[in-house]
Amino acid sequence: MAEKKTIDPAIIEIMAKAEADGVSTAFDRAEVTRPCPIGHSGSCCKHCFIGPCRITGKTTVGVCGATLETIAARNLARYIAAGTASHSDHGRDMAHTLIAAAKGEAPDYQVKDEKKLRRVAKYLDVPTEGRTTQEIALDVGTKALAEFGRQEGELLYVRRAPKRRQQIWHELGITPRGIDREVVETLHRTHMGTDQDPENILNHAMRTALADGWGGSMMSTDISDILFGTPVPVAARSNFGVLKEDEVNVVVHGHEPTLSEMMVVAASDPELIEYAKSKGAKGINLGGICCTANEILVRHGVPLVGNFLSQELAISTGAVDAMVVDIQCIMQGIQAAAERYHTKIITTSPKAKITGATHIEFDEHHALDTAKKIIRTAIDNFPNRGRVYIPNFVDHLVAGFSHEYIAYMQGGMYRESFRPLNDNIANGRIRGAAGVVGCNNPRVCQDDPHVYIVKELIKNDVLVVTTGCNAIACAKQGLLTPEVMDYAGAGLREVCQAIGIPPVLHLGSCVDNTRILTILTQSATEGGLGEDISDLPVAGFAPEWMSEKALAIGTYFVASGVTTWMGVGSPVAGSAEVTKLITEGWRQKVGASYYFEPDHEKAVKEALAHIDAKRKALKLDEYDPKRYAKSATYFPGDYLPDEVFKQGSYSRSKVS
Ligand code: XCC
Repeated sequence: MAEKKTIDPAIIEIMAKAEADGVSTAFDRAEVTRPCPIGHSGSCCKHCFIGPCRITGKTTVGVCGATLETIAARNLARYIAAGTASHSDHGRDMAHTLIAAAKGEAPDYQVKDEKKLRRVAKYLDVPTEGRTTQEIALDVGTKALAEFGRQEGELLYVRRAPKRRQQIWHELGITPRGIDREVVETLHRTHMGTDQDPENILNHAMRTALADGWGGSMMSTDISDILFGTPVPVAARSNFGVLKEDEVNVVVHGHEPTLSEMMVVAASDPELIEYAKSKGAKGINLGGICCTANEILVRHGVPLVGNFLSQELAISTGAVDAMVVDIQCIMQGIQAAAERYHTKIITTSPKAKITGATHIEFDEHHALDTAKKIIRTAIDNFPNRGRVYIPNFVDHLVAGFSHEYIAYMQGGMYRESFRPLNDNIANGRIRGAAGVVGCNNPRVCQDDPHVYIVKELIKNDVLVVTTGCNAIACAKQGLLTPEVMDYAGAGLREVCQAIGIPPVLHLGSCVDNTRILTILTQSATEGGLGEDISDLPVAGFAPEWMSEKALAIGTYFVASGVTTWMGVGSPVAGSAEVTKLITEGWRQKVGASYYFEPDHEKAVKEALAHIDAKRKALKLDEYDPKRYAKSATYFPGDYLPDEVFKQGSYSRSKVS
């Protein structure tokens, strides 16, 4: 029953081929490998070799006496530390690249967005007056790098948060200091025999997550914009139909934009195109999976092949000549899948090798040469193709809504602001806003919770911003097009038409969730909607989360004041006390709760009620869906049913 596993028509179609070809996918393995119920609920402690101790009901404490609460809190904190470490190590590499570029040691990279460089310089106390771009870039890179190992004081970016938020963090003692320091301290605190108070452990978990959101990830986004350009809206396409039968298909997958930026350049190199032709191909076609895809989509319009659960099935088309991977979210299963076909898996990071794959190490000092070598390897592999079958589904999309662009859309170059959005939230045209982000998880039907939540929100006049694999799910279902405006509530539609933005805004990759923090800060400090992020009528969602990074993101959302609903299930379900600490407890501390709600319909209802309660607290007019329904162009907030999507009369289209 492929339909129960995914709503992506391309995946449904290719599953039969994958099965016939003997490919095992995550969908199949999820059926035979059920999660261990004890570990799944956070009730297994494996932090020392007396255990693992499984707290099952009969056993109420571990051998050392650790309680279920302490164990569940430790497990959650460790997940968050790993997520923070992953994003932040990515950010660190970006800082290294900026330094190398500024020193002229990485000649293929230059500062592309000088204005952003100067803005970031201010955040980092780097002087700009009378200095060259190189000098500023070198100092920005060096200062950014120092934030990871900072031993004294607190992260400089904390000052970018609303004043009231900074105060809350100070009062709680959770203002992040060095990024690496918070991660190390989590590992220390959760080592056998250290922090044994769940509340204290969870406070530090928030601090660690804040070091991600207002540290490593935020710097990563900033430096990517400086080096590769701040995104502006770009039209593109998505899903397996973007693969080409008669061209060399190179799929980039992972997270860091450094190599993939060069892949974009190399894929249009005339010499390499000629070389591809000499092997019988018509050209070179680049596409992406996961967040590498989002990075080069928002800056270059490179098409999206799919999201997390698409990776093995893309290979099953038999059309992928090389899948080029770097770090994070790369299933080891792609290698086994690739061995059934001609596909070459090319690993590029010294941090992430896969047994059996080809390793071509990326070196930022010779970035373009590495990219060309990879493309050449893919071209050489083109003649080895066997049977190719590409499900013919393509959706159209618009992406690239950086917070700079959203501000610009609301007032032009000289008057950019968040006033129009704030005013329209205040007057009730827009009920509120939501960030819907995060992974796929084969424990739920792929893309279904993602798409359901986004559709419900815009129908209910909630503006949606999206990143990561949710953004790709939306792309594959035609939800990132301006036409979707017709299916938004009347008030939201009117505002979107006036400002000229679609109701679902694709902001970028997972590290770019920090763009959401910046938007929220601008909205909170613009006036009219309180003074802190927690005052705003907003909500966060990660409906199909699976990675530790998603938990770090969710936690920094909450610690920044955004009540957040994670789908699938709860990693602390075993402990009612920990569940209470991160819901009611965190609401008292940071003004927002962290919910794990597997029922996505319920999650949306709760979030809408939460948004309405925030409106009420701000003394705004009560939201009335009919209030702006009088205009001649009013269209009821119903979106097209799936059958109509399937007929291709919406954005989704069969390629002829
Ligand atoms: Fe990975 Fe960023 Fe999750 Fe997708 S959304 S599965 S983390 S690619 Ni961040």
